[in-house]
Amino acid sequence: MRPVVALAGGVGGARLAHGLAGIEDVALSVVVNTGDDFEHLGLTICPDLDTVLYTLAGRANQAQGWGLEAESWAFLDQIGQLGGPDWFRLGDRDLALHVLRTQRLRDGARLTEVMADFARRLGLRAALLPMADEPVRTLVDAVGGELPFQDYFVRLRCEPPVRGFRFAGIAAARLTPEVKAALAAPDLAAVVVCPSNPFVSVAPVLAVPGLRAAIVAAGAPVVAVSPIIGGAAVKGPAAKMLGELGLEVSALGVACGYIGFADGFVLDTADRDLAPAIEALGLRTMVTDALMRDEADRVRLAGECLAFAAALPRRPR
Ligand code: FO1
Repeated sequence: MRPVVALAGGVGGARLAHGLAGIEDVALSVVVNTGDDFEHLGLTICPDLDTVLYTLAGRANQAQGWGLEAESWAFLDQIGQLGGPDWFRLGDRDLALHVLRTQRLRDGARLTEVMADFARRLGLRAALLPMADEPVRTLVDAVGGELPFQDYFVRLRCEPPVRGFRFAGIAAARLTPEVKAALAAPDLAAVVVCPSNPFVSVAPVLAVPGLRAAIVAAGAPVVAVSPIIGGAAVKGPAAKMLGELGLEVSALGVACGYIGFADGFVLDTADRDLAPAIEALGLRTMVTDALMRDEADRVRLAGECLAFAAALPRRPR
């Protein structure tokens, strides 16, 4: 078995992680952003962890991009009727996960243990690892004031222009024994940075004290996949954020953020003209069809990323 570590945020990350998990001889650990987590209606909600969990379990609501398939909304309708906050759509089945997680965390369990139990019960082969057990909360420095991430993302539909981000609690976050062990696998084949938002999905993961250093120390090739294709984000506000932060709105703009960290960068054929400029940044490039339309695309892209990584020189430890 080839050990592989993937770093993932929401939908794009979950899709590539699903492709990696679908490769027979890959032992996958997915380190997932928890900066999107928040407390809502008394519950601890972990959107990115749950998106990866449901996607890897084959239970994700494909049309929506988050939540469970075959969902119903009686709970949310009733919340609305009673004058409660119904802007964050919690489905009836999904609710079970939030209730159980909240109760177990209150009883003193670590988030890693709770998610490992859910992953086992939903039949995951891959290890689903929160980036940290301590709470980290992404705050968006937006025009008009600082906003909790889900307020910005869901309630305000990413409309306020952004100036930056803060990861509250990050200094107290610790590398978990599980993430440390995954990165310390002696024959680690690759670290794959999934096509997730570089500012609010990948950056919080890399900001966990010691995590970036553990990746570098692992010595395995680091391959990042562009979430921007043809100057637009496949999903979500990554392109809008690049522009508002004064960065180039392209795969090149994303690659600039991975200088000195990633060894290889995967970009779509639509962006092939950007490859020389990305190589000039010190990153090796692979140009391929980077859009994941269906499950076959996920497994194909995952296989290509691993073949690309295998052809890259290992880093000196
Ligand atoms: N995203 C939305 O755009 N609207 C929602 O109402 C919403 C509800 C929701 C419930 C549970 C869950 O796990 C995720 C949910 N998401 C929703 C997705 C999520 O908040 C974002 O896509 C991520 O935080 C960004 O990666």
